[in-house]
Amino acid sequence: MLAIRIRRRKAVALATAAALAGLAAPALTPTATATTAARTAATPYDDTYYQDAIGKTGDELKAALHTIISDQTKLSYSAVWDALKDTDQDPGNSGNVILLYSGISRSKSLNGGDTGDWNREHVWAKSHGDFGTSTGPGTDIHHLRPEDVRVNSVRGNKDFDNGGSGFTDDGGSLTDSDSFEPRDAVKGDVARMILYMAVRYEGGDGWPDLEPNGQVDNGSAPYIGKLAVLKAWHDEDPPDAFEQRRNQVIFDSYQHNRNPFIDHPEWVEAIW
Ligand SMILES: [Ca+2]
Ligand SMILES: [Ca+2]
Repeated sequence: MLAIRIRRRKAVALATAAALAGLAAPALTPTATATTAARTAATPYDDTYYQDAIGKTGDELKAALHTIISDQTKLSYSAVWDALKDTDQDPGNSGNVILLYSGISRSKSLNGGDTGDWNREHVWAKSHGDFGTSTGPGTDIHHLRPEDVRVNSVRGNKDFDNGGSGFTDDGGSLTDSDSFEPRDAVKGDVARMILYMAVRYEGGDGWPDLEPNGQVDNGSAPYIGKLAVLKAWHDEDPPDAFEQRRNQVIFDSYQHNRNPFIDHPEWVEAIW
């Protein structure tokens, strides 16, 4: 009993010290009775971010979201390394990042181009529209993820579809000659990243108009397939805490824009 009381007293003292020092309190669970101030502190964003999109559907919704999410800070390709160490940090080990397709937790310091390193995977393969790695779609961390160098090259620039065989360090992902299927836990993440890119890049600023379509073998055209499969993956694998935190970190600390399909999953069906 005494030990418990002492621990409790210590916890209260720490919380008080944190409050006095002006440190952020742990996230609160929002409740219906929460005050506005508490809700602001506890919820990831205020939906006024989307006020010009709420209530719209189809092309009108897509256009409104394009305008909203195009107001952003842009990173250089070299700045992407440190950003990914933050956005994709392993919740169980702050020294590591989680690799997207393989699911491996690997040291942040192993970023690079050698076997055993992780590098910057473009989920919207950069050859699909040939946008490269100059500041723009090629440095937009909403679709950039850490991946093992070798696994990254297995995915290459393949479109997304169901089916194929496993490979070394696949984590459950599959591939065949013309497509790639991510492991189940990130299928929806992949779909939402692709659909974010489709809304963010509509042909302005000298960048191609990126769009999902119904096929594989898209080559260098600014398309990624298959839309019907991506929509199914979005339904099967809804946003989880890792993905939501990632969206929030990008919003707070890097690009200051959001992936609408993580915040409002129903908008996928409303547009496509
Ligand atoms: Ca997921
Ligand atoms: Ca587009």
